[in-house]
Formats: sequence, C-alpha cells, structure tokens
Amino acid sequence: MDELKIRILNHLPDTAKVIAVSIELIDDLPSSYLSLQKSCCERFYAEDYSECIEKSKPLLDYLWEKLNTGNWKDVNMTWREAYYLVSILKGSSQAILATDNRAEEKNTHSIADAIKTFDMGLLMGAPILNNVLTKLVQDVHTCLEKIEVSEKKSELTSRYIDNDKSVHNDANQLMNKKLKTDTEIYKVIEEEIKIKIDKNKEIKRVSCPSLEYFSATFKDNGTPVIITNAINHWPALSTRQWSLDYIRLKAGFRTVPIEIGSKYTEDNWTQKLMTINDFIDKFILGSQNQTGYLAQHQLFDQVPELRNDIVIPDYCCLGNSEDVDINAWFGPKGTISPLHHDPKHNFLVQVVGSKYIRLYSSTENSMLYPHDTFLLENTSQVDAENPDLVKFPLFNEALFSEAVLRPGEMLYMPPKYWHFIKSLHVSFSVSFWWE
Ligand SMILES: O=C(O)CCC(=O)C(=O)O
Repeated sequence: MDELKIRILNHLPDTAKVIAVSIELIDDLPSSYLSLQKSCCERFYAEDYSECIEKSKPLLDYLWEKLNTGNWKDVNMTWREAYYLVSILKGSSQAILATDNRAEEKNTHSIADAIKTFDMGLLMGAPILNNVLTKLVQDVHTCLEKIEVSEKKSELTSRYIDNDKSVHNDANQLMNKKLKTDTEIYKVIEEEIKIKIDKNKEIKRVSCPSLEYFSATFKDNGTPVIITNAINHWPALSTRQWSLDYIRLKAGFRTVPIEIGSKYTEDNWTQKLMTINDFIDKFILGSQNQTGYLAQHQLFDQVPELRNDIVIPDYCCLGNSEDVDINAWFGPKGTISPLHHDPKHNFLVQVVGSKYIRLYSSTENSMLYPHDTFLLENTSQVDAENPDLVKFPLFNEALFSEAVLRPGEMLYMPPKYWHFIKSLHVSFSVSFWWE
C-alpha cells in the first residue's frame, strides 16, 4: 500500500514549508512546546514515523488542555492551528505505518486510528495549509473502504460456498429495506403508530413552486410550507440512495459528535465523540436505552463525498446563497428536538424516514413560555408532547400547524418560527439555514 503513502506525501508541502508554518504558530505557545513541535515535523520528514507519533502525543495532550479550558469561542486560534498541524503529522504517520508491510510497528497502528486523529484535527483544530486534512482523511477513508469491501466480498463468498443463506437476513439488509424511500411504506407505518394529523391544521403542501410564487406567497409572508417534487434529482434520493450501508461506506470510520439523552433541555443530556459505525451499532441497530442523535452537525464539510449527494435548494438564491449553513440530523426513531426557534430561514429536507413536525408562529410567543436564560431563550419550557398545563396554562390555546414530513419533502420554516420535531423512524434530514 505504498500507494497511500505517496498520496499522503503528495498532499503535504515540503519540510521547509511545514516547519515555517510550525514556527509561525508562536503566539502563546512556550518555547519548549515549539522545539518539540519542530522536532516532530523533522521526524516526519525523516520518515521516522513512530518517533513522530511519540513526539505528537505530549503536544496534543498539552493543546487538548488548552482547547478545553474556558469558552470555546475564546480559545486562542494559534492553539487550534497547532492542534491541526500536529494532527496532520500524527495521522499521516499512523496511516503510513498501518499500510507499510515492511514496518515492524504495523500492527500497533490502524487506518481507523489515523482517521480518528484526522477527524479530531478537523473538529478541534483550525484549518491551515489549505485545509489539507479534508483531502488526507478522504484518501485514507477510501483506502479503508477498499479493504472493507474486499473483506466483505470474501466473507460473502465464503458464506455462499458454505451454502449459508442466512446472509440474506443480515441485520443491515433488513434495515436497508426499512430505509427505502417509498412514501407508501411510510404512510402505512404512520397509521400503525397512530399519527393523526388534523386536516384543518395540516401544513400546506405545494409541488415545486416557481421562485416567484414561493417568494411572494410564503417567504415574504412568513408562512411555512412543505415543498414536494423539488429534490427528486438529489443523488441521495435517486442514484446513490442513502442507506445505513452506504453511510457506513462513505463515513463509517469518521468521528462525529453525538448528542446523548432524550432532549437537549434535560439535565442528563450530554455529547460524546464516536465513529459513525459505533453510533449506528449502538444507537440505531443496538438496543441502547438512551437516545443518540447526530444533530446539527456540519457533516458535509467534514465528508465532501456525502456533500456530493445533496444539492442546495434553488430557493436559497433568494437570500445570500454563498452563506448557507448545511447541517445533518441523523438518528433512530424517537429523536426529539424540543420546541424552539432559530434566527434564519430554514429548509429542512427529509432524505430517509419521516418526522412529525409541529409549528407555531411567533404571534403565539406569550403562550409558549420561552426559558429566561440567555442560552435557552429560543426554547420553550413546555414539553410539547406532554404539556404541564398547571405550570403553563395557556399552552393549549396557542395555534399550531402540523404534518408528517416524508422522504423527498422539504419543509420551509421562516425565521423565528417555533418548531417541535420528532422522528418516526430511523431518519436522516438535512437542514439549510440561509439569510
Ligand atoms: O430535525 C430535527 O430534529 C430538528 C431540526 C431543526 O431544529 C432545524 O433544522 O432547525
């Protein structure tokens, strides 16, 4: 697999450039740190990868402390850039050693470890050197994909040779059937789980309106709407339909933040970093008694291959289309986003599974009891599913609209529109916030 080493080295600038960048990161870093960082760079370019990894550990530990002290927004950019740089060196060394058949350390480093190191650099660091980590991690993940696919093929072949038909009952295959983007199937399941939408309150659906019609009728009036037949061309819904297997293939070894707990307003709610494979195994296929949700994460900046499967809705050009925040929302049945509002226009696109949506206009504010703390002032204190009417007596008087959002549908929410959202199946949605 020298091929991977060549690809990695091709992405990286030469020694002198990296050392120069490393020396520029002088702000607020002690000289002992800087000399160790320089020596870590030198070991990398001397192809002494195991020594480079050894030297990277105290550097990353030191920076980790710095990054986790105080408020994230106040963290010194130099520390984040240094974290990014050392992650490049450590992750590249791990990947090279893991794929070098001659290296004695081969067995102690895995490609999955390298991907984790790169992702930590992407999540915690600040990009330098043309954001080279995104290219490195993509190449290394592709290399792992190839190994996985060939191992899976040989596993399947040997299972067929054993004449073991149980391969067809593989849990993933069952899940993939459930993830079919077939609206009829979802309607049946909704009936089974007794979701009854009051027709008088149902959010209006419009089939692929023109920009002018959408703008005049919905955007300018601050009226929510579900747009149908506008995104059928997305690869995620057509040529490269998203399924658990597909997501594992493209991003299974990537590390992402997972929200754990029934909702972010609960005291026991927390966040953990884990790979998408672990998240799927534990929280989607497994029987965890806690809910895990990959929520509001800029997954598509992290995994450009998945970004290629989606398209920014044309309607976003009514705002500044250069500045659209795209977030992934991937989780099991039963994830809840408590009643809250956001400052921007939003298209919430349903790719897999369906979600119950309930909306309130800001005219209802006084009956929705927003929290009075700064961090939660956009969130209602009321549990929309089981409101405590003694504490919040006006809640049931607030007017709302509701719907079940199905695959291929796109919900438009004007800025400051209150929304409560609950997934009815394993679900993957993509939101586009724009101004
Ligand atoms: O789908 C969800 O769970 C929440 C989505 C949301 O709150 C948003 O897009 O602003």
